[in-house]
Amino acid sequence: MGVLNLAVRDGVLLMTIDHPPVNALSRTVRAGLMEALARLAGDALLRGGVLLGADNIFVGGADIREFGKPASAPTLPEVLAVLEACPKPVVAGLNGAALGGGLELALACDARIALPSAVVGLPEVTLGIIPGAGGTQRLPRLTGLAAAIRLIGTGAKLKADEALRQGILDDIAPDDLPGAAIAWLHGPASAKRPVSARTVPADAPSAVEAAAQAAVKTGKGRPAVRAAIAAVKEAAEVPFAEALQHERHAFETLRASPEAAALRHIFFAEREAVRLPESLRQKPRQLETIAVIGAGTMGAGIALSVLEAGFWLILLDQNAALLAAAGAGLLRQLDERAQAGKISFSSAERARERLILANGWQEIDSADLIIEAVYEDLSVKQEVFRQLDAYAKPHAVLATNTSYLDIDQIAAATSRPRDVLGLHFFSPAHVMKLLEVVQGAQTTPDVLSAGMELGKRLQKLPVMCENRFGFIGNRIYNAYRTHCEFMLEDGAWPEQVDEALEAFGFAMGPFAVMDMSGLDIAWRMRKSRAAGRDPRARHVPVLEALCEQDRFGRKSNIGYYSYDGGKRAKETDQTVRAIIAAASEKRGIRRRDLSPEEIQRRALMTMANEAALLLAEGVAQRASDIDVVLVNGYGFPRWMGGPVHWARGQGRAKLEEGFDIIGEAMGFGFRRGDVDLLL
Ligand code: T1G
Repeated sequence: MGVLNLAVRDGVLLMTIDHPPVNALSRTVRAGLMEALARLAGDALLRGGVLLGADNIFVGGADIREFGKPASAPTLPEVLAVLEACPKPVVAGLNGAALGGGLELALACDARIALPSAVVGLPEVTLGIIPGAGGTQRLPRLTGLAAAIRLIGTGAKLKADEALRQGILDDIAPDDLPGAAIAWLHGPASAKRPVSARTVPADAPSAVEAAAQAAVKTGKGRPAVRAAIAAVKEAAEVPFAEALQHERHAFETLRASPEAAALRHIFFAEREAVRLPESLRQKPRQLETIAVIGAGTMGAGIALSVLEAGFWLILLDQNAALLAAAGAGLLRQLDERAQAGKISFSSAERARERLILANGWQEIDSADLIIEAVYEDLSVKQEVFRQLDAYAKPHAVLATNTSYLDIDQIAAATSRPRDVLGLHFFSPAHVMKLLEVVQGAQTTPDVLSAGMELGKRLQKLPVMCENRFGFIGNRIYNAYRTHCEFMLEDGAWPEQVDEALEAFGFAMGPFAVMDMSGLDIAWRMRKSRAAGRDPRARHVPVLEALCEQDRFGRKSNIGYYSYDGGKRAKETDQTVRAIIAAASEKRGIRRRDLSPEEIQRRALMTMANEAALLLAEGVAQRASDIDVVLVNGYGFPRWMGGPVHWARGQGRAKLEEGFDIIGEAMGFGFRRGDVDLLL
């Protein structure tokens, strides 16, 4: 069995790509295709060919692992040119995902038949590149420019029925895909009908521009999106062969870019992060019924994810009104998401049947895993865990959703600390993919595996970490935010720090984020930790001064910034500046201008240094896990790959120099990370 299995049925050559795990178009697959096409062309008894994928996927794209190496013959465009020039018609049978080069392979066929479960897409822009084997030229010849720009410019995936509606597919077969494809070869596809020979269906220019603007907005104006739009537009203006060359040149240029390397890094890092280290990997426990304790915002968000993943859900809250409201909200959201096509009506119906509202502890005894999502206070959580210990069945996994509290202190409230772990969801819990799975000192590997397994079944990105203050994400983000406060004292205003970091690519700067999450929350945290703070450590008292003036951020319409009808002022007001200037003066600092470059370097170096410390302490299992957390939970720009990937790009000398600068700014209490752990 090679990577391409051949069989003949009814005078048709069935060519099945069998290259687990996703039938990626590696060099061996491309060479196999060339051989098969030569046999098809040369055998007079064969009337045509059918391309299929083994298992439940057609082709997941070009082999991304080959991108860092020189292209090897035959290239995919060469294979597709031979396919399209083959004197016999070829039908693609899409038995699953046909993505990137996989869809381009299908587009070079004479017809495309799919199972209802198939999905199609050209997601190259999510990797910082554009389709490099004719996708920008063949797709618009089936869909028109606007639809092609929408699909290629956003990297979206289409279900089979929508792909049929847009003209990408010729038919949908309920089953027996090979039979359906063969029937097409005896019927509508009995003669060659290459897509490249077709003309682009006309689109109103306004529709094309609207699609382009929407794609640029979705793609945050990144270079690959703009290049994809320009390539697609050429389909209607430039001869096919010439436009194909332009596409290939743009693809190769982008593939060599740092942005594409960063996006490939995070693509593979996310797939590695969800795997526990070998030493901890165990068969996870049976998970069928999940209980969520607390029907507040987080609890309800977690509950929605649990329901949509197909689990039985027990939602417990002793506040009957809150519980009823949360229950009604869940039913409403399930309906809304089904109406919006985000979930099927049948799965929404099943989810409704699996929702159990409870307000007595005795009702959680059937739960395999229980997630506590109550008020972020240690004594409140410890009381909940005492109840869980009393009422949960033996071997139930007991999880706390705490962001900052010590898992071991919570576990100590039970007689079964081995069954306790942290599951740190991010708000909004049914939207954010990141889930920190926190191992307590006594958490057993099978409990940890259950946490990771739950994360995967919730379609999230579970990343394992050890139980240290702030876990991975909050630990790094706190260090970054603290250093940004140092920069206020050194001479920058909040808007200058925010603008510099938003220019780097952060979704929002740290002071805008603090206003959004509420300065009073940070204030309460700081007061709770003040006793442990060494008076010699540099501490910037600006946030406290703002809170003492009831400036809590968006919730009070004024914080670092003032807000008018929800709109944030571009500049901070004189009160804030006077507080900051007073802090500088009290510390004896002559304020100076900080350039956006200095702000970015110091902020990123702080993240890199804290990442090195996390690795040295064993809190994070892999350096790339840190990138996965910061990109998926803290707005770190995905096209920069994460703080560790960024640090690697700086090199040793710059990192050493950067760590000196942030150490000097911090003074007492600075701990220098080991650069080697990052490189
Ligand atoms: N190349 C190499 N490895 C790949 C791969 C690919 N295209 N896609 C997935 N893998 C690996 C992945 O790293 C993981 O490895 C395993 O397969 C399972 O992946 C010329 C240039 C197809 C929807 O962007 O979206 O074509 O961790 O966990 O959840 O114009 O994989 O097991 O060692 O994601 O079932 C365009 C990327 C490429 C699609 C399956 N294609 N892949 O999801 O499995 S560029 C894509 C996916 C291109 C052309 C251009 C998903 C999937 P490991 P997985 P899954």
